[in-house]
Amino acid sequence: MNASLPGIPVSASEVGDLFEPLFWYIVAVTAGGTLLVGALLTVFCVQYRRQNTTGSTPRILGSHRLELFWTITPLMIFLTFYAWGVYIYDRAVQVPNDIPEIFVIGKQWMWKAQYPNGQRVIIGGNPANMSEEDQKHIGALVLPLGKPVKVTFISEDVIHDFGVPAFRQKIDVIPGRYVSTWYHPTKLGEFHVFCDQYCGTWHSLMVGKIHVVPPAEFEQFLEGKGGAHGSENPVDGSPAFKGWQHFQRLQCQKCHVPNAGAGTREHPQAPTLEGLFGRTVPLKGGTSVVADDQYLRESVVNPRAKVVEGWEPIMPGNYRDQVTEEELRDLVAYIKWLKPGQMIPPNDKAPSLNGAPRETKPESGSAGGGK
Ligand code: HEC
Ligand SMILES: [Cu+2]
Repeated sequence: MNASLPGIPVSASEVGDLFEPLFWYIVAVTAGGTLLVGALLTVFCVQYRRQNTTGSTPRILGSHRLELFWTITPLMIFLTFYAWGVYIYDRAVQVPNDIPEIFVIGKQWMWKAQYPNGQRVIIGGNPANMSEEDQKHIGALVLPLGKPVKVTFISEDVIHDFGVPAFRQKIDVIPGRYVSTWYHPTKLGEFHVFCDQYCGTWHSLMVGKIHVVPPAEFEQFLEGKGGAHGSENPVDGSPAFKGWQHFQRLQCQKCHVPNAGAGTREHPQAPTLEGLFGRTVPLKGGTSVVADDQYLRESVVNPRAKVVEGWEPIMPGNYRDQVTEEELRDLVAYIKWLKPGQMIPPNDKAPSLNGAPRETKPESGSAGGGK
C-alpha cells in the first residue's frame, strides 16, 4: 500500500513493501478487536442492566467450552502476526550473496560511507568540524534503483543506529563489531536517514538523505560525477588499494611476507595473509575460526585474542591507536583481496568495482611488501 498518509512515509524498498501489508493487517485486527469489545460492552451494559430492585441475582457458573473458545481464537489470530513477522524479519536480515557492499562508519556526529570502488560520501555532521577533504564529500547515500546492495556498519565511538523510515529498516551500529543489512530500493527519490540512538550533544546532526537514482546515474556517481548528490571528486583508490598503502606505512610487511613458510624467507616471522579470507584458521589451544571480516579486524587491533597455531604472539598490540576505523576497513579490504602471489596490487587504472586495488594517480616507486 502506498497511500501517503500524514506521518507515514512512503515505502521505498522491498522490505518496506513487504512490511506495509503486515502493518495495516495488525492495525485492522487490533482496531477490530477494540471495536468488538467496546460494542459488546455497550450492548451487555444495556441489555443486562439491573431492571428490578427485588429478588436476588441468578447464579451463573462458567463454561469451559466458552473459555476455550475465547482464549484459543484470539491466540490463533495473534499468532498470524508472529508468523508473518518472522517471514519478513528473515527476509530483512538475510543478506543475499554476491551483491555490492557499501561500508558505513558511524561517528560522533556523522556517517561516512564508502563504495566498493572507493567513492565516498559524508552524511550529516557539522562541516566546521570536518577536514577539508571530508567537506568535499558531503552528500547523500546514493543507491541504484532496483539493485540490492549490502551495507556493513561499524561505529568509531559510541552506539549509533542507522534508521531509514522509507525502507522500514534500522540497525544498531556498534563499536568493535561489523553488522550488515541490505537495501533493495524500489522507488526513485530522496529519503530520510536518522540516527535512531541518542549518541551525545549533536545527535540531531546525524541526519541526512538517501538518493535512489537510476542505475546509469549511479555508475556516474561512482566515477565521481555525482554533482547533484555531493562528492564531485574523482575516486582516489579502492579500499583495497588504500589498505595496501596503510599496510606499508604500518610496516606490516616486516613480518607478513608473501608465501611465508613456503621458502620465500628462511624463517618467516608471521603467517602469510594471501588467500586467508574465508579459510579456517587453526588457533592455539586447539580451536579454530573462519577468517571473516570480523576476524581480520580483530587480528589487527587485538592480535592476542586469537593466536594462530604454530606462531608466536609477537604482533604489536597497539595498532588501534594508529589507525581510524576507516583505515582498518581498508586494511581488511586489502587482506580480503589478497590471493596467493598477489601481495603487491597492480598499479593500473583498471576499473575495480569488485574492490580490487587500483590507483588513479600515478605513483612513483612502489615500496611493495615482501620485496
Ligand atoms: C612483529 C611482527 C608482526 C607485525 C609487524 C605484524 N604482524 Fe600480523 N601477525 C604476526 C604473527 C606472528 C601472527 C600470528 C600469531 C597471531 O595470531 O598473533 C600474526 C597474525 C596476523 C593475522 C591473522 C593471520 C591468520 O593467519 O589468521 C592478521 C590478519 C595480521 N597478522 C595482520 C597484520 C597487519 C594488517 C599488520 C600491520 C598493521 C600486521 N599483521 C603486523 C606478526 C606480525
Ligand atoms: Cu548517532
